[in-house]
Amino acid sequence: MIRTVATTPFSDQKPGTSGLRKKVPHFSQPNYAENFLQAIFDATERPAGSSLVIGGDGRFFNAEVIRKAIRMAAANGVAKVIVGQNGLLSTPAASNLIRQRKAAGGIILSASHNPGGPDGDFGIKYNISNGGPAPEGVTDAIYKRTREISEYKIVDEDAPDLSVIGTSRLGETEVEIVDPVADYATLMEELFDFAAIREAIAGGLTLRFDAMHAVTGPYAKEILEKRLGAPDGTVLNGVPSEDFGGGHPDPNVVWAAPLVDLLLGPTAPDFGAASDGDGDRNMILGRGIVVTPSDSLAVLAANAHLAPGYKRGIAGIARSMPTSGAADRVAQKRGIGIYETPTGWKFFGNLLDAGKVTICGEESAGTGSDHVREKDGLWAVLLWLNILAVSKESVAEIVKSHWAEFGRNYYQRHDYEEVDKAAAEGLMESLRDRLASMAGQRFGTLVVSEADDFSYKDPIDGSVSTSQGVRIVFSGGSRIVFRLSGTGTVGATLRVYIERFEPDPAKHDLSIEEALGELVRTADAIGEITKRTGRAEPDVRT
Ligand code: VG1
Ligand code: CO
Repeated sequence: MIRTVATTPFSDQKPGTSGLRKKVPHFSQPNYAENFLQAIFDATERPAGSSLVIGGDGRFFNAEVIRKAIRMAAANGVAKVIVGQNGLLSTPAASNLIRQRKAAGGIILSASHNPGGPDGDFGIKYNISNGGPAPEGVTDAIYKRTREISEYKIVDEDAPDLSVIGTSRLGETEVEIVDPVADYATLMEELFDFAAIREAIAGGLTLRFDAMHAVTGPYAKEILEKRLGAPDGTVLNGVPSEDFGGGHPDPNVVWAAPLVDLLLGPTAPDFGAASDGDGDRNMILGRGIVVTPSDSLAVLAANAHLAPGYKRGIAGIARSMPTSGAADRVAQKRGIGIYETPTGWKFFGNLLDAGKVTICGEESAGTGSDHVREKDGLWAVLLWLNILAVSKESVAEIVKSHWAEFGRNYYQRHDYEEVDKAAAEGLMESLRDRLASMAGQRFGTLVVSEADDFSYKDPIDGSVSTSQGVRIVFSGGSRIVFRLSGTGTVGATLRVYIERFEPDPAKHDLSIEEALGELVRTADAIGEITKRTGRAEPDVRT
């Protein structure tokens, strides 16, 4: 029985960089999740007879909202829903399922790297039929719908038992519960040389993968331990938990500190990696080295041809604007296209669909390719392992020879979290006000050569996205970027991205303080960070 329930709009359901994210108590207000889901059903196109993929990262509240989403899909005339067993699907696996099954789209329940639990974060995002995050035109339409919504539809019957793989019916709708790992693992076997990796592991290559109590545990166990023969215990924190073991499932030096300590310590394995809450980010480490995400993107792009799925080479590379220019140097040397997009994977979709680029990446530990339309943590791990297996070099050797060939882009991101919103917005506004007069200004030894507020015109559909971050470039090419996060749930998060290019191999072993110290101090001077936010230090440096 379909029930129509009266509701009133919430004013704060505008999707951010990657869907709608709020604290669980906020999301669990009566009708809050229902309104947003109904707005998705109302504002998106679903041809008759089409299916919808539904899954999430398993965080607190996931189980409840999954069941509601299935009942609402049935009430909204969706012919078929494809759901990950126990409601679990990593973001890249959901993207793959949408593509494999030719679904009209997917609903992914995740707040990614944000902490979970009763007081943690929750999120919902919509992906379109190419498997990628909805572009701004679609998220704008969903937001518009949330402002005028007056009712939602749900069936009275309960959703089926999500632990049982198989097909059942809910009203007119077919509900198929699928193994969340199988199709994804098969895709990885098609892209990478599993035999070579298996042989390298059997021959003594040692590794650890930290799933951070999040969704990648079952994927990593199946792929790394079962299919590639890595010993039991290779996957750390491999059982997904609703609150991620009380931590932040964010693969960086702060939240993955135990893994970092292991790789930098005396008993380090050859290779280490971690992924985030929903499995789309990756952190890459080697014995004695943490690979900066921007460098990882460049190394993967330069060496992708060593993996069977990319043996014919790559068409081009796209990176988000704040990501370092390391990938640009690879593209220039190889004579392939390079594209600079705003932050967020949704901006890569058109370029991938049009075949302009094969590999994409972001400084926030996101790398991926045209195999799906999301960034993909385990994909990056497997491409690294494939490169290690074929080249027979260590992670540190690969990174150092990469710098020797292409130059080194020293890079760091500073995050100031839960800053007063008005103060953060004032800081950005003040920067924007001063942009026109900035060129030519001197800060210590640094002279500003150009300054702007990044805007992007999509080369495929012509859509324009403005105000995507303030860029200040100095003569010599060093750069400081300021932007506000679009994924936080409390106050504002200010992100400051600092970069300096160094072509001279004799200067590739500087400490970050030596390489970037002056730029960091300049960022504070230009941005008035301490003065406006009251923060003398960032919360996280990555
Ligand atoms: C952050 C990252 C961005 C990433 C986004 C979603 O956005 O900077 O690169 O695409 O998170 O990733 P923001 O607006 O907070 O800077 V995930 O793994 O949270 O889905
Ligand atoms: Co994520």
